Amino acid sequence: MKPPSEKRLIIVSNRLPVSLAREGKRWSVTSSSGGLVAAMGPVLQNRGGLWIGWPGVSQLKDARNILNRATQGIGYTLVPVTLSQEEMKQYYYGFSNEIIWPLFHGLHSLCNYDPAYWKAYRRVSQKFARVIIEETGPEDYLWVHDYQIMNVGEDLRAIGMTTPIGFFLHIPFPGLDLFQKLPWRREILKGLLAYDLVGFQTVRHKRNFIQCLRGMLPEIKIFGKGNIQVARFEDREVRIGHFPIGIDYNAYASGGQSQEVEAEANSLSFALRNRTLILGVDRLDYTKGIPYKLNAMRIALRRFPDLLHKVTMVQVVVPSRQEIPQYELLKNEIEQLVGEINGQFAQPGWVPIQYIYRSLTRIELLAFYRTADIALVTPLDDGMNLVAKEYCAVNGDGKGVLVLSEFAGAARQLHRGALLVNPYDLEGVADAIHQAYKMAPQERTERMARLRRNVQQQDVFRWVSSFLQAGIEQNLADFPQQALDSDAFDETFWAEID
Ligand code: GDG
Repeated sequence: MKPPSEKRLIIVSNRLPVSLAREGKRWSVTSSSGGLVAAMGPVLQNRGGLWIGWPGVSQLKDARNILNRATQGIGYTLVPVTLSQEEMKQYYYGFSNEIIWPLFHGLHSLCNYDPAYWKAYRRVSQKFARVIIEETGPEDYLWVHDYQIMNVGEDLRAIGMTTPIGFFLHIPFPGLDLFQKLPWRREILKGLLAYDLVGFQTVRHKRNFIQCLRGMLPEIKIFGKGNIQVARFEDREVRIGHFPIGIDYNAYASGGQSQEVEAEANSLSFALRNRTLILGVDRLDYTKGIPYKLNAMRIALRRFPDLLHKVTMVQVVVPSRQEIPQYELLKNEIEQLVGEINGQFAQPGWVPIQYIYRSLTRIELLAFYRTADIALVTPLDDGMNLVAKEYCAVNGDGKGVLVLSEFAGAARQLHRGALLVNPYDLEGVADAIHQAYKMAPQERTERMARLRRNVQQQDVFRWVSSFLQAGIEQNLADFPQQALDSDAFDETFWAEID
């Protein structure tokens, strides 16, 4: 272990916040996508801590140097855990994304319970643990993130780490009926009990976890009521809490008002000829409910002729996990549906659905948020969903309407301002689209004001502080901020290889 100089916050996640990729003779270093990175980036910035994770390439000897050179000035250090292509295939695409991801989102029929995946998951977890123990000291607070590395705490205990370790699950935790189908159900639960604090997005996910503990480990004792409960198992006590993740509200609110975003938003409005913009932004993922949303839009266009010519739906789909066959199938399904619906309703000068299949730049994304009159966020199940919160933060004029799935964790906090829908109820979603379209300006602004207040109050810094408070009775401010060049990393960096 490294001798401690001062207390550091150490984040461990499957992926680092940037990804390396070979581009001819050079390496490109780009921001990784996804909710975890979007949330943690601003938190760790300039705190002098470490972020440990996979750098996006297999077996690169020089990964650490390249990462350091490309991200100088962000105020924390990136530590790569290099994994072979085979490890990524089995542990990441296999165990994490063909078993845990669908199961935890309630889609057991999509699981591929290949026993080789579990073995790889355990091996990679031990690899993470070895890197962590090399890099950290007893003063550091270690915070492990998400379903890809749930057993790292247990592996760290096995090689001698005794200091507090926190774990946060960004995705839902299923109820006992579903969870008990997992062949490695006890191993996962015992792995999670190696942490000192286990955090979930919502009360529902926390209750599900406690129900699974009681159902699968009869000798366990659970104490307490309220936000934090305590599980006693063998010789350990583990706190269990719910901590709804937020966003960096101020960064989104001010970013949405910047000149670049304004210019981009103006050209968007011009291109859309001031039609009502209905926006969807989702990673390519079956949990995001994109085909259901498109079918609901089809019903809305059929049932409410006043929408024809007047609305344009823009559905942005960000490429993700294409190595998994189900994702490729989903892409084809979406593209076919968009084609069918446009074929059915388009008229000269108007196409109802515009489909964008790529990752947007931050400026483009914020311009879409700013311009959209209605955001359609309708996942079938989602830990939280940050797109819903980002849309509200950027909506400075307060006129946007958020249509939100009741199965997104965000619905627990945003239910008083959003129009909540059951994403499986296509007619219900179609009605909500029409209701949003017709909503009077006063109701829009009242609802959006409520939403923005909530997103502002429960931002990402509050989330971190409440987790740290529960974990080690400290706040984010106890990890002092260094005066460094803050915007040093943005979008794409190019690093020359010597
Ligand atoms: C997991 C959980 C939980 C999207 N498109 C573009 C883009 N994004 C950014 C959004 C947002 C993030 O990606 C997506 O976050 P979500 O929360 O919606 O979804 P997951 O990736 O599934 O995240 C989720 C989250 O973790 C945090 O705990 O909320 O439930 O599944 O930040 O802005 N960013 C850019 N271009 C895009 O085209 N630059």
